[in-house]
Amino acid sequence: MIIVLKHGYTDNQIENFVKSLKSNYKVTVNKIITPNSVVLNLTGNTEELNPDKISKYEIVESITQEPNNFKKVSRNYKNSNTIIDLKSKHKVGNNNLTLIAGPCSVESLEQICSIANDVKNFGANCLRGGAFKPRTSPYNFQGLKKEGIELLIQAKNLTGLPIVSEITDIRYLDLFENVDIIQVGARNMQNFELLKELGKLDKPILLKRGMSNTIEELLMSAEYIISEGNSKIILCERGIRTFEPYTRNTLDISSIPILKRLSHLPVIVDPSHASGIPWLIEPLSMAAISCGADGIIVEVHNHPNSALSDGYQSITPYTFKHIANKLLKLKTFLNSNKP
Ligand SMILES: [Mn+2]
Repeated sequence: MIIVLKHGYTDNQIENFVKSLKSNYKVTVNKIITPNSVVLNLTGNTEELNPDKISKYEIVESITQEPNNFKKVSRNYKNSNTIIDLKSKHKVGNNNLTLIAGPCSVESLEQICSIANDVKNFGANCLRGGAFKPRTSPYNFQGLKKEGIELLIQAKNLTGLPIVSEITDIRYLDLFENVDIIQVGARNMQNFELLKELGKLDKPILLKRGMSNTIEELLMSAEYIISEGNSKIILCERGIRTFEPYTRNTLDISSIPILKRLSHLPVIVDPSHASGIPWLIEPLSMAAISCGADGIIVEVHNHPNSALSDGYQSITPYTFKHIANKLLKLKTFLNSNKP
């Protein structure tokens, strides 16, 4: 809420008004003195502020209330970056580079363990693997489901890498007990009942932007999770649908600094689904980290040509090694040049 004060009031009178706002409501008041007026920017628990009541104060000239579409995910509500502890040695956010790598789908114990070992050795700090696959066609491989989760947990036990996997329906929640990060895929970004249930957990949620959803809609979906109590949310830009057919989607690179400006939540980028083209993974990843992303999630397969899903866009573990090294150098450079 923004309150513009009338002219002619003394510093003391203004201070008394600020004090009464702070004591009556749990808000932070930021005073801005402009050449023409004194403006108060109220942040924090602004829900209980009643504009009618406040406008009755003599000192108040006008009140502007920002739309309340998203609140707790907003940087107005919490200025410091949210850092998410994966209970491994890795934390997502701030100056850390998060590299999540693994196959589109978990296919076999041999496949997931081989990829997990490789990506771990090459710098990944989290393993991805789909067990429930929401495929566009019902005739495509739908994932190994429960068995896929079990194989992913075996790879986690082998390598120590935290694991991320997608949930498609709240009925499967019990199976995700040992999954470290639950992913909400692009197609479920506005499955509000699912989001509300995930909001009741004490577990990180990776929330992907829907292919036809705006930045504000992504933040409102995150608000569904945080409003239920779970603030461990990682936002993911994965490309949006445009008229450009060359790439699978169009990576909306500007969403990264915008999300970082509007929200305190960490942001990662999925260059695999954004582009659908293996040779674009490296430049798009570099661009993402340069724009302030906290990490990437990338599809890596040991035999891309025989993968059961998304093999055409997967990179090999050795290409991942090359990209991970470049990104680490880039992140170190960016961290050392922060103002
Ligand atoms: Mn995929």
